[in-house]
Amino acid sequence: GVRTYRIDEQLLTDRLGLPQYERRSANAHKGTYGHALLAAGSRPMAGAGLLCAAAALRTGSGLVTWALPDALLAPMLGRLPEAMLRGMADAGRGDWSAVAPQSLYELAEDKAALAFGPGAGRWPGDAEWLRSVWTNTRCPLVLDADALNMIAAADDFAAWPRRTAPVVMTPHPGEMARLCGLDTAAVQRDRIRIARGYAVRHGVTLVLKGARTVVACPDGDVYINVTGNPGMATGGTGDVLTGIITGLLAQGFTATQAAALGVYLHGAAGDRAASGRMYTASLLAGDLLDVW
Ligand code: NPW
Ligand code: AMP
Ligand code: MG
Repeated sequence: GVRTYRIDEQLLTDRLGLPQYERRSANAHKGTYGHALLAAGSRPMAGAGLLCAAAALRTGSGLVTWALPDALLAPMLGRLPEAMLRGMADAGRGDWSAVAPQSLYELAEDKAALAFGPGAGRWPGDAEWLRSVWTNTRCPLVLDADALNMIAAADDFAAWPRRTAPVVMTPHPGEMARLCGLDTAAVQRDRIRIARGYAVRHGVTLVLKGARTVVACPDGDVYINVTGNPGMATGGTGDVLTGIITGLLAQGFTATQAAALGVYLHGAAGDRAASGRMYTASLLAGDLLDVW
């Protein structure tokens, strides 16, 4: 039956894959832990892509490729030496508006997981562009930030083909409100029901962020996270979460595990980082990566 679970130690151990995450086989090599592809960032928001790619690395993906508009390649070179950078032909714009969707889905062909959205920006025709990526990729897909705004603007999202590989969507309450045509307050009044309804209706794993993040699965099961703190109400923490969930998917965790274990670890990193600071208010998104 449909259930609501609190993400606690027992659940993390029994179902959410924490023991597998904690234990690395002695014979492991980087190919064991998957290749994550993060398509993120544009000229004014390169940092969102940087945080997202760094988080996938910190989570333990064997390899990480960060795809970004060509104009950002030179300024970002050397900022994250562990990631492979892939500049996408962008007609010099520094954003995704001139990037061909084929160039992204061809790049995704040999990857274990793909994320799109953090700092991606918006442009005319972006919903059709995203539909093309959604339809032509075979790996697990994480959609966040501007990718969610594109879906909210699509007039036919319910008619997009069902994917075989899972989709994880990670809206904050403002993005969830856009997806549902509600206002933020209405989303916040009824978080569990709204998240579950959307997940079941669209066959996706829906992560509704904010204090006590709700993870709703396509089968209607719901997981509630209790880690995290208001210091995390600062720019870039959501971009870090996208990298974490994508990094877990790349390592072979299921969508439910990647989302529920991911929000738990993200909040736990936020708690650990906050406890090492003068004030909760001092927390930066990058601190989550430093304590991991
Ligand atoms: P309100 O006002 O309450 O109705 P936006 P964004 C709501 C990138 N970034 N509880 C709230 O709405 C992102 O990746 C880049 C309740 C709020 O005003 C995106 O691509 C960074 N409400 C892009 O910027 C660092 C909540 O949502 C509104 C809520 C825009 O994303 C920053 C804001 O949402 C950022 O990550 C909560 N817990 N949380 C970089 N360094 O490059 C949110 N809301 O308008 O979607 O803007 O989230 O900043
Ligand atoms: P975003 O708005 O996309 O940057 O995402 C913000 C991230 O910080 C999400 O993972 C939220 O769950 C987390 N967060 C923000 N505010 C709080 C809070 N008051 N308590 C716990 N987590 C929070
Ligand atoms: Mg965000």
